[in-house]
Amino acid sequence: MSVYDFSKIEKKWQKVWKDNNQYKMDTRDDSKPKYYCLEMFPYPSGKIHMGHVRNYSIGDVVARFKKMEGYNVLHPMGWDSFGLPAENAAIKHGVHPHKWTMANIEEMKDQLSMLGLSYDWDKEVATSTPEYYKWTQKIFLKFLENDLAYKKKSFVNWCPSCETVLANEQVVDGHCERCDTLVEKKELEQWYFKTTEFSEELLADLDTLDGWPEKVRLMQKNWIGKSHGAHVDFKVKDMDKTITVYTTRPDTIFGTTFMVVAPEAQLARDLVAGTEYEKDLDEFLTKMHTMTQIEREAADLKKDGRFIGRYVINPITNKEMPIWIANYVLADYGTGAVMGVPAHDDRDEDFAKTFDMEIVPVIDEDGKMINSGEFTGMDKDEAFKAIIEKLEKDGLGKSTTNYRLRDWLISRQRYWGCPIPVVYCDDCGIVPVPEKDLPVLLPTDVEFTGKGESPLTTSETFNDCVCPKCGKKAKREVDTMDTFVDSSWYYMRYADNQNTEDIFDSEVIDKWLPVDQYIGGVEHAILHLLYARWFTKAFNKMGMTKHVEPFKNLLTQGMVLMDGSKMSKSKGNIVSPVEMVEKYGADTARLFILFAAPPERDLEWSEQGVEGCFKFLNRVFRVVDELADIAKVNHEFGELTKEDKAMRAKTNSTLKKVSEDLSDKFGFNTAIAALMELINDLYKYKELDTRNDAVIKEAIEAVVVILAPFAPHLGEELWSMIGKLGSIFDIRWPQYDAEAIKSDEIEVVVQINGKLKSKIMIDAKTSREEMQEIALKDEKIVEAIEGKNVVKVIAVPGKLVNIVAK
Ligand code: ANZ
Ligand code: ZN
Repeated sequence: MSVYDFSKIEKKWQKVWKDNNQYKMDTRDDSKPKYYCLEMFPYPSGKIHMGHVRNYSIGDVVARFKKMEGYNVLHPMGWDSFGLPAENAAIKHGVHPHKWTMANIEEMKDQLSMLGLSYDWDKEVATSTPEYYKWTQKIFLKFLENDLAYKKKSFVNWCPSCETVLANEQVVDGHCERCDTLVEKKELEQWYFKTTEFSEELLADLDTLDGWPEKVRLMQKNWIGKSHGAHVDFKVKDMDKTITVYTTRPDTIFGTTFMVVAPEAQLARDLVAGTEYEKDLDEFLTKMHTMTQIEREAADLKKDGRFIGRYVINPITNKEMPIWIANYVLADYGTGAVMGVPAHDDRDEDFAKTFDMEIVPVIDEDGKMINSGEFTGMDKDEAFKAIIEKLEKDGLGKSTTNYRLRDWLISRQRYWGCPIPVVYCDDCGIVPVPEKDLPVLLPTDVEFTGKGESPLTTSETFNDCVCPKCGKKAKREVDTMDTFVDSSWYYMRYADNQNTEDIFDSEVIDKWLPVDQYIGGVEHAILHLLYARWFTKAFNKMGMTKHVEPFKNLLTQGMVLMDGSKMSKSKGNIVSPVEMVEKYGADTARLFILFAAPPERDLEWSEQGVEGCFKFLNRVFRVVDELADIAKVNHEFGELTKEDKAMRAKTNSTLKKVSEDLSDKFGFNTAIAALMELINDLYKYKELDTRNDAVIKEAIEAVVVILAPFAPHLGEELWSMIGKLGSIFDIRWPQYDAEAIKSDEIEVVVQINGKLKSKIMIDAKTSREEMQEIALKDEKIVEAIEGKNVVKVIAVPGKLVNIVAK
């Protein structure tokens, strides 16, 4: 008798898969229906963690099962390989980001192969390679051409001590992550993608994504933040100027007692120009620059502001009101100006109390209008409409819709990102690099000092170039793109990654989109998914695809916990996947992760649980090994005993359950539990003197097939042990025998006080308690005992249920 030598088995099958190109597929093959199974690609940090193992094990089961169901399955993997860590490694250890990244990719690829994942590596992409970023650059140019990319001034985080721009994630509590200096704001010209172009589509199409978790749709909805309200024009006193405010509460206009303007808004500058208040604005701005956006938007922000010497006239009440600049007003939301209604807005109330301003309530507790002229006495919702109507009639305002979503700032003052393909010419201005000159390659002669605005400025070969338009000397753009740009379209490139002519062939992409199943962490619920959706909509508008949504179904997997908290380096509660695989094998690691919790839930790591799964695989191995000779040959069922029938019923009902669990829900844990039960029954059945070889063969084959997607190496090994040729993943997922299950159902009569009232069909093995429960839920019985008191229920298994009721 042989033992379960997982290490030998896993190495053996990994080699077979590789030698046979087992997972190679052709995206242009139309002979089978398509299925696109996608897992979020990792940042190549060098080591995989349990979160990856979980993410990819889930995807692998889906991919393998769908393939066995007869689909042409696209199941690719790649690398989100631009980003800050590579640059930090370069600063720290002097190793070039490219070298560091490529070495990490190799290492992680080995680790993924160790897990036995069914990727077609011919589809691999790495976003930091010129073969990929050439197309990211072409996409940028297309956006530019179609007015979906533009440049404008905005503020970045600046560390005065490191003399460098910081990414938001490098600012911790307003201080530089590296040197703890207070971060300042610095104004630079930056590139934006016009995400707001599709605000309404991004919101409305959420309704079509019924394969997404409700919570993710809600998070996106809130992020887009649509609101209804009005633009209202206020005339500035003694100045030829009107200020337009955006308000969601036009019904409160009679309660407006001041106006507040964002200090950064051009408007503020215009209002103080040439007055003694100019220096107040400057002073206040300097103060603001030490605050982050998040702090500015916080509900508990300590309100601060300055009077700037001007007044506006309320268009409805004609009252004069002072204009202030205030820290809680944001320049890039609405119009950057707010009508202050301290009686009905908490922030305005805080502000009014701090600076001792008038507070005038205009709506009472019952929602009726007060102190509101001709609108007094109206219901506030009615007044909302009536006031907008009046403003519109008098040409003083307009009903509007507003979105919280802003345009996407994509410029990064970083080296390890995709170069933005434009040049600056004194005569021609911004000139796009012609497509034939793409990719604009990242230079290698860059110094990583951690100082300065953009590392690319230190290159001697990169900066100077020739203007493609006029041929005079020009300068290259030295900023690179946000890495979220790279990951917004990688799933499209996978399907056509060998294309050297274009971004992709639209016909291929139209066929493969949308992704049928996307799997990844909930931390990407907002940004990544929103950007990918926006890209798809932009591509659609530019005629590159017929689709408007990239991901049909989304699964956000839970975290892997240890002792109740997320596994993390800093907490020291990490289990290394590599060590796990060395100790128990990849199949055990995968099985445990899929068995321990439903995929959407958090999973608590348990060495005991792993041990249990390992034992289970041993148990499966032993029983198949023992019965392999029976399973190798064909047998007739012949006359079946009660036990034979029960075993057949178990085999087929398990197959049915597992098929259902894997088809549309992610019932991996329940499927594995069912397999465990089947194994238990098989252990008992095989000991019977009367055991039937055909029944054994049927059970063994079912066990091996069911196990295979979860524990693919062992699946293959057992398949060959029972004499099958070829890969188990090339067979069709078997149909269960409905007859074999049916024979188990019997008719049971239900009586009330000894009189026959109903007949029910139940499983012959249904327990006494379950029978009672089922009987009491039967429609006819429910009706018959309505208003009566059930005194006693007696069940005779396999025969009847009698209910005593008064
Ligand atoms: C008067 C008012 C009275 C307001 C009231 C609210 C309550 P949402 O719903 O998030 O869209 N606002 C407008 N522009 C702003 C800016 N740039 N910075 C800070 N606040 C701004 O928010 C819209 C409301 O937020 C607007 O309606 C405005 O205050 C404020 F009882 O106008 B409201
Ligand atoms: Zn020029």
